[in-house]
Amino acid sequence: MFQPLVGIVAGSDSDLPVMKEAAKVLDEFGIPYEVVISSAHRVPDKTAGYARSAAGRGLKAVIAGAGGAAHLPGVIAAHTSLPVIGVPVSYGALNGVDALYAMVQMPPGVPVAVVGINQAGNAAILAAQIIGAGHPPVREKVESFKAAQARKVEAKDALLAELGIEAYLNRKGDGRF
Ligand code: RP5
Repeated sequence: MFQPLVGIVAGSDSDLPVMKEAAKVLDEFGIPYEVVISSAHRVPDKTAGYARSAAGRGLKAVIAGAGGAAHLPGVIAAHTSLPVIGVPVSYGALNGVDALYAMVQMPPGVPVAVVGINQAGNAAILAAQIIGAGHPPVREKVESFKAAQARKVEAKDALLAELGIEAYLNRKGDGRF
């Protein structure tokens, strides 16, 4: 078992279907992680304890996803010096806009990096970039990922140039962007 470098924290098990994408991306980068459920509101002491122990246990970044009045990443950031990345999860009447605002509007001095609503994969890429800044093997994996992504776009652009827009959109095969 590898030492986890990233903590993925879900405010509820109902957030796990969104947060599993972060785990999938970290798997692709070969970055060990742990996944826990901890709510800023329902188990505040557990959440604070997790955040306080995170750096000492070797974590390098925390990804925290929650919906509604999503204070989870902010509370974690209040208790750790590690970078915290918030994932606003769509939930309830406001579909994640409430969570986005709750996460991004942190007071000066306690920043949380926030990705788009349900964009747990982007949170994992950002965590990999943070870790990669001081860890060349991870940085090289991030660079390979970005290069592969660029090649896919270039291939699509070349196909568009070859077929024209109508044939491109009507073709059978690998679909659109
Ligand atoms: C938030 O409330 C959780 O992060 C979740 O997104 C939402 C609903 O939680 P459950 O009632 O499904 O546990 O705190």
